[in-house]
Amino acid sequence: MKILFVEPPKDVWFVMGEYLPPPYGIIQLATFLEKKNKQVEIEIVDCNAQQINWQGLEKHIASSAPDIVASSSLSTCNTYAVVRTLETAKKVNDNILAVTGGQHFTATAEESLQTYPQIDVIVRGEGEETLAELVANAQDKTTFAKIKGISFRHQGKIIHNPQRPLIDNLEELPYPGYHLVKDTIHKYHFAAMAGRDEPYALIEGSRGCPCECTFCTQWRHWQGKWRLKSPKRIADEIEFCYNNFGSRFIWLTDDNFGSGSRANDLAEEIIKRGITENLTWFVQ
Ligand code: B12
Ligand code: SF4
Repeated sequence: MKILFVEPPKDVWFVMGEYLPPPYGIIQLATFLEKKNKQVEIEIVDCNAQQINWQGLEKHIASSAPDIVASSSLSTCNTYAVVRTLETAKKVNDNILAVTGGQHFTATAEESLQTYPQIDVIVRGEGEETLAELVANAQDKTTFAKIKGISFRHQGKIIHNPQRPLIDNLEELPYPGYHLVKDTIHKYHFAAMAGRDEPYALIEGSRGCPCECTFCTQWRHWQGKWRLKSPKRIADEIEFCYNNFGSRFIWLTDDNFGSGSRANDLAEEIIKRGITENLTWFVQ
């Protein structure tokens, strides 16, 4: 069984100047799968970092010959790029299982499956455990009815299986899996934040948000729960990326970072590790 994760060719996002981000969502899914299922062969293709266009992607999928193609939109504006990726996979081989997920496709699972025949399965909400179960059962579609957290088509109908419970402890998740993009890791950068030459890595400090702003997808996507990694664990991940991948600009995704003593505690942990030299980090 082979799964190919695809970061599609995307239009340049001009809002914050020149940048090339690591496709963190699929990297984390891939590294979780790598640990969970030793039988599965995993590949990530990042079309933006590898400068692969749509024709190149088609060729790449053909030579890689995956059983599953998985792609993430990150946000709504990348919907068509994901759909085109899955369409390209189907063009190469109609038997490829075409999978997507993330905030946009979770919120729009019904209409997305109605509109885009290219999508076989949408993984709703938290992806790690659901994708692992889907991959383990991909060869037998009759098992899909039992996989919590997916939406798919069956005999012309769209089926939404029940929601999967969230992972209790985010610290059980693997450290950032940038080894899976080792050929492109040196290319990721965010010029406006840290300059063109500082290697850029994303790290996740929490999932969800305790606030419930009506316009925001964030709290709803994570089932209204707010789960945190400790400042110690976040600093361990920063140190891991600093030492193993040369990361010098860290984008911490942690949507309610400002509460309590979290910022102070993380700063202390970083100072303790002696990795302050040339390290820039930004919190969203
Ligand atoms: C980091 C980040 C960025 C970075 C992106 C870096 C990158 N890699 O591309 C930057 C700063 C560039 C950015 C830009 C934008 N962002 Co932004 N960003 C985030 C942020 C903070 C973290 C994303 C992340 O990596 N999370 C951690 C990973 C592990 O989670 P995940 O991607 O959701 O994936 C998990 C599941 O969703 C699921 N999953 C996701 N995809 C898939 C695919 C498959 C196949 C499967 C099985 C599962 C699965 O499994 C994963 C593991 O559980 C999120 C908010 C958040 N906390 O999630 C907003 C967020 C994604 N951004 C958002 C928006 C709106 C934008 C912009 C459009 C802002 C703007 N107005 O310009 C731009 C779009 C840029 C572009 N063209 O792509 C919205 C999207 C909402 C939506 N409607 O989809 C979010 C949710 C914030 C919010 N609540 O408003 N962003
Ligand atoms: S992430 Fe920000 S906008 Fe979204 S619910 Fe939390 S506080 Fe509100």
